Amino acid sequence: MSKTIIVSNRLPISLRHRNGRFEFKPSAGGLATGLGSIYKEGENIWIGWPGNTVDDPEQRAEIILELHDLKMAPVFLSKEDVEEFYEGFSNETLWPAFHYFTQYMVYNPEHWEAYVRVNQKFCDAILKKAGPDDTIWIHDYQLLLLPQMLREVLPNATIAFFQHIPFPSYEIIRMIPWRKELLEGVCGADLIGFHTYDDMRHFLSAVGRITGLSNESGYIQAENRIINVDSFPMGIDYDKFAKQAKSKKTQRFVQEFGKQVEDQKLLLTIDRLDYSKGIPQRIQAFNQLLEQHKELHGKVSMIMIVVPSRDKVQSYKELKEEIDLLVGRINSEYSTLNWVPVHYFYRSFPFEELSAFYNMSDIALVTPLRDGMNLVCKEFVASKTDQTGVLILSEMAGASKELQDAILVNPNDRQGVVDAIFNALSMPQAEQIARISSMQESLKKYDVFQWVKVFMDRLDHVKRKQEDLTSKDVDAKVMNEIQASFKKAKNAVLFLDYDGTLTGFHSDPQKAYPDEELKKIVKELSELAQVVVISGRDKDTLGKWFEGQAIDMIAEHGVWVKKKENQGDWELYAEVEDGWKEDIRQIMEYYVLRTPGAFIEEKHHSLVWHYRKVESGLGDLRMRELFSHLKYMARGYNLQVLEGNMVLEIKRPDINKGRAATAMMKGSEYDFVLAIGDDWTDEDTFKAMPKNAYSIRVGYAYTQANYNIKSFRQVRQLLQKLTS
Ligand code: GDG
Repeated sequence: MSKTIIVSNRLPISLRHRNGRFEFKPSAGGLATGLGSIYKEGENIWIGWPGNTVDDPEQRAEIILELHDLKMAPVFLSKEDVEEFYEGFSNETLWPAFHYFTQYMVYNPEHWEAYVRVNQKFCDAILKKAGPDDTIWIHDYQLLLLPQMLREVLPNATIAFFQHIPFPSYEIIRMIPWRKELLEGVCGADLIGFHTYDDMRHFLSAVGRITGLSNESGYIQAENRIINVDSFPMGIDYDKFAKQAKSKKTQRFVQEFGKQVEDQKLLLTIDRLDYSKGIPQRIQAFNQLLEQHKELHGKVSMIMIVVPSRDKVQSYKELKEEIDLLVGRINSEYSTLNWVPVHYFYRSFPFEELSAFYNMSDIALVTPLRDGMNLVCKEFVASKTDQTGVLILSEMAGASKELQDAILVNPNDRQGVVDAIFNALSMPQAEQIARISSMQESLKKYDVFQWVKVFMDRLDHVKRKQEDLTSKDVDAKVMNEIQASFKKAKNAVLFLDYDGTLTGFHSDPQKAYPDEELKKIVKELSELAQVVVISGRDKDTLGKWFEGQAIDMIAEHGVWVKKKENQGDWELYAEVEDGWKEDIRQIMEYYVLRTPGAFIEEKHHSLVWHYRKVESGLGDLRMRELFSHLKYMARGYNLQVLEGNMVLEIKRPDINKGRAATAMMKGSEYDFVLAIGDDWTDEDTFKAMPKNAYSIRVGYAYTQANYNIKSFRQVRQLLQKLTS
């Protein structure tokens, strides 16, 4: 039976060395809870680093056994791995890049090598456990290369990836020297999830620009499969927080802490130590509030919990010093004998106490400069048992997309944050209740279990969609069948599209000429069957490229034909009236002038606007504009505007490859018909084929053809097989 393997850099436990022995401390984090519903079931398992280095083989063996009982398997990392892969590449290159802190980015090739090496270690550890049909769900930015590493060994496995931190704009990603490898690595997955729509669109754009893989409606078209990219905002274990806040234990803490702060209004901030969380900026905003509103002195204080994290990384050390300094300054300036403005804790608290802080605070001030999601704000809302309280939330946190009833602030606008705190302090209770209740409703509904369910359902959906598309795959069996049928045939015909079918694309269309291998294939085929190259290309190019070959050619989608018996002469296959061209050309030229890299190609029956060489993004934008411009004119002239692969073509609708193919077959009796093509213009050919024909579309798009094939390389393989 197939199983599910969860993979993350850290296992949901911490391994501690105490008195010569190892101890495991379970993690109570949101992810561990949410995924508990998966990895604890059946044969499922969680693979990751236990969070400490262990070199002794005996100790390792002991740990493996103990973790086995907890349904976990360790990946052991050396001290060097931790320094270079985790603290280095993950936290000094990817983390700052993905949070837009480019000033902290380190470009160290040794760190990169360690990143590749450790991803491979994870891959090896997974391969020891994984079967070919298992589902593998990989988490986060430390393991971006892993999906593709696994895909190479387990081509049919179900692989999903979720990124917990933001995915930045292409402008940032392009700065990383290893950007292509990283994106190709993630694209080994079948489903790629982010917290927000913005993250997902940044990812799609970076993949398009850097790897050249295009996408439509969240589906990336890879060479041999489709990959779905979507947003899945992560929730919390709502009930756990709501219940804990009501519990006796927490309420005892609420009373105890409450006595110490008396009737002061409390502002709560909780973060891991990280520059992305905007901690110094927040202290400065609080300082400004106290400067501007003397009446609040002695009446408001801030509880600031900073959880130690990554303190070996230089930028984190500096951040800690900066926070210490700012807190020292504000407290020394404003404190009185019975009031301290900032209660600062550089440590973590047990869950019951954390819950008490959430429950008793009047305002949560969650103002990261960037945050993938941010769970603290959600936990605060869930812990407000009487629905009073105010959440001030940064627009830069993924959570702000969902929690629209918070007071949303730009964390860089200090006065805006000051005003938000001031307004929160005076917000009427009825309004507080209305806002908190509405956010609670939504958090209850989209909790972490729902998040896991929606993600897993989507993964199922993608796999089914892939199966639909590959059910028509030209595999070894189909190839043999086509070959056998071809061998038996007395009169065979092959309709072969050119670009994308017999050869790959080239940024300069004139450079996509047939290579020696292709010429040989065509020659050998033409000795066995009638070969028709059927293309949108102009007749002169096609004629030149296949000069001397005993084949038929259909050019310009069926305007021209050259039969092999009429060596050298092209016949007009369709009468074309071209009085419309001048007007349309003028418009196209206007768009060429505005779009560096674009050009017009004139064919006998059509005009084509090419944008393959235009800056990516701009080309699409201009093409859309031109499309809507031409649509109206086309109607008047009874023309058709069609979108192709980096081209926009305007032509007469009754001229198409299907019509030409039908005319070509007229009067002959074929016992084998094969048509291969890669885009919408070939769909007309497929439609025109007799019932018993083999029709094959290159790539995995929906098609009228009976089969799909991976790429032009596989097309060549198939054709070579026919001649062997
Ligand atoms: C990454 C992304 C994304 C904090 N202090 C204590 C404590 N915590 C717990 C909180 C919360 C968690 O730590 C912090 O989660 P965040 O989401 O706020 O931040 P990151 O750790 O940076 O997480 C983030 C997240 O992944 C999930 O996808 O939201 O954007 O950066 O759960 O409760 N827990 C205890 N004591 C503390 O003192 N027990």
